[in-house]
Amino acid sequence: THAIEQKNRLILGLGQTGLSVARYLSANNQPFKVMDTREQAPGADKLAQIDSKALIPWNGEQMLGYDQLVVSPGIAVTQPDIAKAHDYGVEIAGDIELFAQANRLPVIAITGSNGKSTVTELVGKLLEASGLKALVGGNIGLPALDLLSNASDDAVVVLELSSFQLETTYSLKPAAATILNLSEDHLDRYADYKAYVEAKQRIFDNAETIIENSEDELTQPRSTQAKRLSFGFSANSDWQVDIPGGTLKRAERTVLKLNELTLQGAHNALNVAASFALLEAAGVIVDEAVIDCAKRYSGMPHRSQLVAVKSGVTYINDSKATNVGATVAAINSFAPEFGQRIILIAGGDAKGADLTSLQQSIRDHVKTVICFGKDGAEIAGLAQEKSITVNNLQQAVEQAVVSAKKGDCVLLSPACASWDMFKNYIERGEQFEQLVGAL
Ligand code: UMA
Ligand code: ADP
Repeated sequence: THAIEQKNRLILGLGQTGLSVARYLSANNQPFKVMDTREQAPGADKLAQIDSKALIPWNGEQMLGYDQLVVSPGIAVTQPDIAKAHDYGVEIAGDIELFAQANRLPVIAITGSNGKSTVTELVGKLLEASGLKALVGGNIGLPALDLLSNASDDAVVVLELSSFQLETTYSLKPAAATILNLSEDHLDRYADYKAYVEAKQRIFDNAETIIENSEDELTQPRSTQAKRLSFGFSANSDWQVDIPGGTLKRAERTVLKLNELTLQGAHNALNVAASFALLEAAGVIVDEAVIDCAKRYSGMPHRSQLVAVKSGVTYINDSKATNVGATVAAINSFAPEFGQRIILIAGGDAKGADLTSLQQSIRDHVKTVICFGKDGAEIAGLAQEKSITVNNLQQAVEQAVVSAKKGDCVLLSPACASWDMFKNYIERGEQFEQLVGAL
């Protein structure tokens, strides 16, 4: 790795990210302090083992005394204390920026509104299948700086990057970078959709090759010197998902048949196409071993996963669908099998999104919508005649059992964040699985 610049740093936020930054700075003998707005910062105990005096109370005035604020993704850089420090001349950086400055390995960088984790994990597995070593991290859950300790010459880094992480990143030079798709998300943190899209577009700054979605103009860079590869449904895509033909193709050549994939749904076929494109861009040959690995890949928990079939009713856990785009993709992917027989369980915190883009899929493919949580009533309002509003997930499952007939599909795909009622989407998905398991 490159040597770290000497600076007096203040870490803002003591979650996973803040803790990883503290570990990294401490390992490199750099001075630092940490502030967090929370009464009980999750990383406090572990930080105390590194430096018992590092955590200090949140104080905007004191922020002015540092060279650099290392801001966690969960804190907005528009937060008044941070904005003031920035105006005053204090540098703002995120953990990905520190990673980029230290890293020497090739990086494959992945963002988008949906499919990030799936593609990130899959690209890691495909790299390993091709004989390379993959270091997988970022927004997927393992902070990027924690990857540095495992760096070896033959490794490729695969980073899932959120819009928040990209906002505080300046010097990342990915060998390959993609925005998989764009739809409304995180509007509670952005002035408008345009600002969210702009944060995502930062992934293309300094990228060597850009992988774009042929059908989604916002995923394409406005101007760039970089090489470009595309994926999509249309025949002009470099990596094409040919739905009528049932194949995935590279320049007219069939790479695999879609029914050979373990992953389900057209959106997942696109994820596979994007993953192959990322490998190609990074100079990795998509050979038989890689293609076989893609066929076998079965996806991550809480993403359109089959929970059980009980009394002829199929139960699907898609708790990770935390925005409208993900839920539309899930409904559309199960529609061919279940037609008008989907019972959708949705609701939670919509994060300020416009939910009307859910309306068409609900009208076309959903039999009953069972709504709960903070913005549940708004979802019910999209199709009042087939909606039922309940108080919590347990009641939602109970209601689903009452509504469901043999051959139906009960789909938990909330289109919302879980934070109003759960710790995270994992807790929500696990509770759903338990409730279904107990039926
Ligand atoms: N918080 C405070 N005060 C603080 C700091 C944080 O209230 O001083 C709150 C934030 O508002 C947020 C929560 O604490 O709700 C966590 O924030 P954090 O920045 O400490 O989060 P980390 O534990 O460091 O986890 C972050 C990512 N979280 C966020 O961006 C909110 C994780 O992505 C990521 O896996 C991890 O870094 C490692 O890189 C999670 C996520 O939800 C999965 N990401 C969003 C998404 O995917 O939609 C962007
Ligand atoms: P992210 O990391 O971007 O949240 P995940 O791979 O975890 O993405 O998937 C999140 C949700 O989005 C899941 O509910 C999944 O079914 C759905 N999804 C996955 N890939 C896509 C895609 N390409 N387009 C739309 N929705 C998708």
